[in-house]
Amino acid sequence: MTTRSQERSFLGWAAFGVAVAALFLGMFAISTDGGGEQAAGSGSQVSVIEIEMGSMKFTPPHIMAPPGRVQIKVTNVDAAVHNLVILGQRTSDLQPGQSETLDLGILDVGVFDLWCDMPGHREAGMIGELHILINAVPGPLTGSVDGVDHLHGFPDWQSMDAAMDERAWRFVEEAKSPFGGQRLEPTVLGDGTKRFDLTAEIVDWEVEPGKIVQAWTYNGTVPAPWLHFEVGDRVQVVLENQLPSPTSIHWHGVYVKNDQDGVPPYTQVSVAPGTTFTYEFTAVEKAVGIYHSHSGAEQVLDGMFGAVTIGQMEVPEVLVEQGFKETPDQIINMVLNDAGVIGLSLNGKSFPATEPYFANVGDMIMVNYYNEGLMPHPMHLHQPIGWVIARDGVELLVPWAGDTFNIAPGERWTVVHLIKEPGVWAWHCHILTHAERADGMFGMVTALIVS
Ligand SMILES: [Cu+2]
Repeated sequence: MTTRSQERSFLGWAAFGVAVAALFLGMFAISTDGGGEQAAGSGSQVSVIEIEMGSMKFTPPHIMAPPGRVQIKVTNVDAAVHNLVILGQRTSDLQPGQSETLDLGILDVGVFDLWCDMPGHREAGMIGELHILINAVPGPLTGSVDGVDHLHGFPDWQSMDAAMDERAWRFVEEAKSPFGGQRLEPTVLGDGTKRFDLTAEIVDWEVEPGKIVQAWTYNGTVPAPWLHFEVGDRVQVVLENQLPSPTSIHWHGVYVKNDQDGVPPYTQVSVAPGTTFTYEFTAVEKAVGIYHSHSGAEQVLDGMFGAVTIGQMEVPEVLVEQGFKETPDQIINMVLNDAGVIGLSLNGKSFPATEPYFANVGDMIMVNYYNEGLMPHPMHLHQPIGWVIARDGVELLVPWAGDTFNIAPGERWTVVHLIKEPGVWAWHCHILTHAERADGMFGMVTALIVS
């Protein structure tokens, strides 16, 4: 549904993003230069870190300093005798109340173990680490408490933050590979029948930048092409099987006669590799449906699913009275998946490769969610509130509002949003481990960009 003007506004936003990134990098460069002068200038800059030795532990156990000359001043506040060993150096055995300073010389970025080598003390947990980090402030290691790695492997919060920002900017700045789910136009036959040609085939599909999988597809995309019919249409779908295994199409949520339901062996024989099968039915009532293989879960999870709609869900009068539009400015089909070779994804793509969506203030968007995965996904668009107007292709007698919609496997929900505020609004599954990791956003995340 992306138009030229929407593409332009995306480019405008991308340029804005580049400008902000440049500003950020510029600031970063200034602060780095400043720190570098301090550390390298006279050579007299020394980081002195104080540690106390208590009962079988160092306090703090994890310390940090910037590259350069590092000294550790250690004081024994315990009733027992302790020492400190690091980088081949060792204090004397310190009696209660005694202090000593170790000069470690000039150190570059790295992580260095420290411990007490009195018999049994190291084994009892009297250990720690010195982290030499760019921009570190001498003292306790930020983000680490009692040895728990709150930075998930990052040496410091700055590099963690930079990694998160980098992933987020990739969503804006990287060229996108083709998206699936594009509407397929039919061939109209002499008697008015709309014929759609689908080829089941395995193709290379880029799920996220650099992650290319062998996807099982209809017509080479994930999701499969969007099929749309009007009520009353006579429809033919010609399926050619170029897969190495048998297949079928089930019309999930679409009213058809039993012999078109696509469930081998009950309603048809499987469509064998190298053969063709034609589904034929009349679109008798509105639907927000999904079509997918019924010949093994793997075929579906690996990509053989697509949206199929008949007519359009009506916006209820009660919402129109509140300022909603009768006709949406944009319909967004969003197919959720979480397994197979595709994995955690929106419309066959993982963040940062996911498709951004664009709207203007005052627009009304209509979102059809489809869950083709193995788990429910509570989908959350950061503002504005949404109204559920249909479930599984049936208009609700009373719409209901929410900001998070828990779409279960197999379900289709139709939600309308009236767009009120400009900006970049994150849009993601709210099972947070489906959307964010220590290095930033991933998986089931996209954004609605409002001008
Ligand atoms: Cu999820």
